Amino acid sequence: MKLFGYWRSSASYRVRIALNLKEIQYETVPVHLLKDGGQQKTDAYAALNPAQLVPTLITDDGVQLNQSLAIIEYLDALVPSPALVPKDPLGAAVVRTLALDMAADLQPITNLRVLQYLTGTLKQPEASKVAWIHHWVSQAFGAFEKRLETTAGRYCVGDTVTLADVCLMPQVYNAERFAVDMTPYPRIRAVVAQLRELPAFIQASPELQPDANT
Ligand SMILES: N[C@@H](CCC(=O)N[C@@H](CS)C(=O)NCC(=O)O)C(=O)O
Repeated sequence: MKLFGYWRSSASYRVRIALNLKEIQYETVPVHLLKDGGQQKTDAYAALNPAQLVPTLITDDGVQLNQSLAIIEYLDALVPSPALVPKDPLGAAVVRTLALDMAADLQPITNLRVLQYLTGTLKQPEASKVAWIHHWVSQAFGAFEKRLETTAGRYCVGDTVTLADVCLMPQVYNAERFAVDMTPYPRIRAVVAQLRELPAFIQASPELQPDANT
C-alpha cells in the first residue's frame, strides 16, 4: 500500500498508527502542505483526492481511498485483529463518539486551510490564530476528559487500544505543538502516556517520518 500524507498532518498520523497496529507494510509518499503553495492543491494530487486534503491511501489493488476514518475502518475490516472498533454495537458507539470528538468536531476547525483563511483572507494576527486553536482545543479536550471518567481504563475505552486512541494521539501532539496547557486534562495525559509506550504509536510519530522537518 501507499500512503500519501504529511508528517505533521493529524489525519495522516491516524492512518499511520492504524497501519502499524495492523502490521501492514506501506510506502510513504510525502505531500508537502506548505511548499509550492501546498502540494495538496496540485492537479496531480487533486486527482487522488478532490478535497485536496491528505491522506490518500492506495490499496494493493490500486484503489484510492480518502478520509482517514473511512481508511481506518477499511483496514479494520481487512485485518480484523487487533480490532479498533468493538464488534458489539454499544461498544462501537462509545468508541466512535470519542473518535468523532477529535476527528470530526476538533480537527477540522484547526486545520491548516482554516488557519490560513483566518490569517490570510481575514487578516487576523498570528496571536488570534493561536487564541483560536487554544479555545477550540480546550472545549474539545474538556468534553473528552469528562467522557474518559466513565470510559477509560489504561486507554480511552477500557484496556484495549481503539479508534478513540488513534484519533486522540495526533490531537494531543498538535495541542502540545501550540503550547496548550494540558494540566486540566489528567485522564487524557494518563492515556497518552500509555500510548507513547506502544511501538505502533512511536513509529507513527511525526518526527520519525521520512519527510519530518522538511
Ligand atoms: N476529514 C479528513 C481531514 C483531512 C485533513 O484535514 N487533512 C489536513 C491535514 S490533517 C490537510 O490536508 N490540510 C491541508 C489544507 O488544509 O490545505 C480526514 O480525516 O482524512
